[in-house]
Amino acid sequence: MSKTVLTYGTFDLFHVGHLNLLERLRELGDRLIVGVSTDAFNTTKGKQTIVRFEDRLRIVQNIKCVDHAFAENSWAQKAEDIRQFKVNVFGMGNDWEGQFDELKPLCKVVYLPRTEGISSTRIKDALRVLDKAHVEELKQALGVISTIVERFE
Ligand code: C2G
Repeated sequence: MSKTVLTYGTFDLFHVGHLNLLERLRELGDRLIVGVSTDAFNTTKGKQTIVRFEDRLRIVQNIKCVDHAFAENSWAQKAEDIRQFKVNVFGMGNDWEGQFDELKPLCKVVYLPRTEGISSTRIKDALRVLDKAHVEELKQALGVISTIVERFE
């Protein structure tokens, strides 16, 4: 009897924290299916993403331990998905601890430890810092160039 594991996520700027979770969830059964949050759903979550839904879905679909990826359009679809895909285990990272316990009558619900030190938000913040530093650097270079040009005028 094959055991199906289900999870959901935004998976923006896919990173090793996402991969660790998916691989550990896959170990709990024989197949792993993943609901990827659409851009519209992320708006309702108040989440700004860098990578558009179509690309996030394609990346998750092509992760070796993922058997099927589909669109997550709402908070409310989980119970229906569990029935439709005959899910045995629903799992999330433990930043969601207790948030989906209402699904316990439908299947086993597990929350696994998050991978510390990595998140899409941290990656975005790092990129933003680079962005700012880059602008400062460009300003300084421009200053030097202007000084040189003045000498030749
Ligand atoms: N995660 C993790 N370790 C990290 C970052 C994320 O284990 N360092 C886990 C999260 O706990 C989550 C999954 O990776 O289970 C996806 O994380 P997000 O893409 O941030 O998903 P989220 O926005 O939490 O959406 O209906 C559920 C929502 O769609 C979950």
